Amino acid sequence: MPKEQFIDPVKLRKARELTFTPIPINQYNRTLKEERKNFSDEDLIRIYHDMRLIREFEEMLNLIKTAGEYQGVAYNHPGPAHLSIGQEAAAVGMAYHLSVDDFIFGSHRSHGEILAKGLSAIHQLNDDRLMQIMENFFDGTILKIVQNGHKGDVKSLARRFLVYGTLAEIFARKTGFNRGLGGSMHAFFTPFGVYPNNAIVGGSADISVGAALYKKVNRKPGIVVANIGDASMACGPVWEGLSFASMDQFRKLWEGDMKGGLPLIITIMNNQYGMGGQTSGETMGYEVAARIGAGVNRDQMHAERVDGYDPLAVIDAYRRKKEILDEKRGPVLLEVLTYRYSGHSPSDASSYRDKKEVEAWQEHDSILNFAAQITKEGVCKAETLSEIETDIKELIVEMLKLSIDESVSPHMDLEAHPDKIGEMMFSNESKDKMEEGEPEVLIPLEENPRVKQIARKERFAFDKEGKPFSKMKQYQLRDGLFEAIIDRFYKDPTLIAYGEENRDWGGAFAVYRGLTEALPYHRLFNSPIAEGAIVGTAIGYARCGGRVIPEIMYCDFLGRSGDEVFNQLPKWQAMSGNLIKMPVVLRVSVGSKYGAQHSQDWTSLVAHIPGLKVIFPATPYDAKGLMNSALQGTDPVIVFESQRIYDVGEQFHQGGVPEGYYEIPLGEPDVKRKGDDVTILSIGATLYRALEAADILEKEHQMQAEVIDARSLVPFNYEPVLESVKKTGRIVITGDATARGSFLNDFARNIADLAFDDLDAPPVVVGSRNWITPAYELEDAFFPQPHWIVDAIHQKIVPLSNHQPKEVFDEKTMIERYKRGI
Ligand SMILES: Cc1ncc(C[n+]2csc(CCOP(=O)(O)OP(=O)(O)O)c2C)c(N)n1
Ligand SMILES: [Mg+2]
Repeated sequence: MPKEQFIDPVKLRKARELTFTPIPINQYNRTLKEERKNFSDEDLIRIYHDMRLIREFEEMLNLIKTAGEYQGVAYNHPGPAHLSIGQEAAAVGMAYHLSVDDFIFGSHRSHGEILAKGLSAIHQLNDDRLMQIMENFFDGTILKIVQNGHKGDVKSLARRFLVYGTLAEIFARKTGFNRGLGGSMHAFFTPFGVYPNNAIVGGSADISVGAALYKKVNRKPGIVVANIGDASMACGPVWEGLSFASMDQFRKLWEGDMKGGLPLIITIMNNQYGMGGQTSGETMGYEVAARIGAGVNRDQMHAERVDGYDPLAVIDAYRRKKEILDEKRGPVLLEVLTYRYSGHSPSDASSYRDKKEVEAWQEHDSILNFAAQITKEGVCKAETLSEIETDIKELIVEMLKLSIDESVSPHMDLEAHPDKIGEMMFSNESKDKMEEGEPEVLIPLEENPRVKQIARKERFAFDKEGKPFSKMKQYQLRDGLFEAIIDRFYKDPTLIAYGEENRDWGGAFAVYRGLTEALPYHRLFNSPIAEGAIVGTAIGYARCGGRVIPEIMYCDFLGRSGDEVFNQLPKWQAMSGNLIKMPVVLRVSVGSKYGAQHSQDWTSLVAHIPGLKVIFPATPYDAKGLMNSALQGTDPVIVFESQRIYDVGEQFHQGGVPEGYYEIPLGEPDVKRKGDDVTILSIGATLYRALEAADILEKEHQMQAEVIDARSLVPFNYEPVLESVKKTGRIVITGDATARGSFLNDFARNIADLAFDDLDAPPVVVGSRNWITPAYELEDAFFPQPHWIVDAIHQKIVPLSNHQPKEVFDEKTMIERYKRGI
């Protein structure tokens, strides 16, 4: 919140009481007779059909997993199948009022939700639209498969399409909805508003918040529903998602039509169990999970528990909750009381629960009860329901046969195309903007105070005589980042940025100073101190089609967004069968001066994860050019920035940092100083220490060092480095990360491999010590220093005459340290 929000001590110190309003529990009480004015007979039969289809689909999978056969069709499915038998009314009730503009996100147990939402979409869309969707999806591949042998109308064709696409995906077939790369727990189909399901418990929660943010900021129709399990209420991403979703700034600070809450329903599918335990014994929100809403915001998130064993009660709840969202009073927390007869997975013998409990719920079975109600009420005859059942069984047998037929539904051929999955890791597109439209800005770029201030700066660090300008006068690295970012804000209407202290403060390290004046709240805002949600929401935002710059204030806080950075951000492009792009540029600042929990370089953690691009610019010219490239792309890029060098001027690029737009391709290292005797490859801010080492080598040992700035870690073009090594025969690799397990070692290993014949000695790594980062006053003993590089060359590569090393790199010392784990 901004400074103008006066926090009044007189008001705040007054004695008072906080009261809560009652949270409704299973309040729906209309009879079917009463509901008949709201539902046609056809509607009611459709509800039955959809629930029955989900039940049959899941029972088929259960039989395939446990007996290896369904209706005489044998198949071995080695992969997962978390079934939702018993939860059908909850899924169908949810989907009933949702349109294709309403997006659902789910969990590992979401087959039922995919089918329910898909069937609802098929009902709502006209034949032309349905044909269009099916014809366009993977160039009509699935359509052709399901058209074969089909007799009937477009809607029944679409039903085959939905069942086949889901099943083929579960069976990892190339013809599945996500080319078989998602599988049972991640399958989705966006044309019907079914967004990615998530195998990480609670993983969809903060991602859905980002999807709702996308809808709000880009004025898109529809709402977002996050379907998460009851056990996920223990997970950090869920709580962080709730914090982010319920920020008061949406109502207090966001302006004009942006004022108001997020269009989001967080649905807790409360089936009473986590894997093999009752959630009531293991997490909070027990007994009634809707209770959580009371603690979140003044509206108590409009929380409610609804009886998920009655489809009409669930339909009614979603209708009412949607109205709340239409009035911009979201987010909503909805607990849907349900129960699964199936264990966690078909291999689960459910030994932790009493058979009688399962039987008791089966007596309340939503499908049987609903069938009894509609036949009793005269909606249809029992025979109609039997016919539906027969029809569903035939459909499922037929789709099962098609989806396991290798000639129709092959797996991806990785023998013929060994790099196929590799090619799918990045989208590598170049896009000025993610959508057409005028970006919303508050002032013309030229009027921006920071832009004006930068215009007075020197874009090259030195004057004609080679003397440096004063620090204040120099165009700094942070200015390079700023120019690239503000330029994109004026180009791409979807671009937003957020993180801790991003707005009023101007970003913790003044990169964003000047953006506050330029952008409305909905394009630049402070996030909660919730690193998981900062990254998770960005993923949701990008998945829906937007471009976003989230920020992690210190690299050390990356751990707080571990799942989002390790499991979500990098994987969805490939896991979606390339249906999803992920234009997320995650800025991460590497600290110094603040000790052990604020000064770590964790480049190696993210460079290790397939699917992330990783860069670490060290000069203003590189910062602007690389940031421009990152923002022009459609892949997730982690941009490391070092607090040691935010204020450096441009010392290398002749002519200084160009005022206009230019790109530096990701992956290209840059020779910052030429030399023939030894190569020093540096990552990040260590560049400047490598250059100092080069000075020492020149002055004291008449050695010319070639200094190469890696600039990128992933991707990385080794050719310029190999060329240099061909010339020098020697290489030191240096950076601020603790040496053990670092990317420095990866570089060393690969260079040894690729340049073996050219090397006089194995590549030498000079990283930080394997300790905590100590206080600023002691830092020089931790981070690589110029003399360390010289000492390492002396001890490991070539003896330097008259050199007295201070730092030891000899084998005996190193073996001793490794023994002690330091
Ligand atoms: C982060 C994470 N931890 C643990 C697991 C293993 N796991 C899979 S499902 C599950 C229980 C989830 O229970 P709930 O959220 O209630 O969903 P349900 O399975 O009942 O639908 C667990 C612990 C996981 N997939 N992800
Ligand atoms: Mg559960």
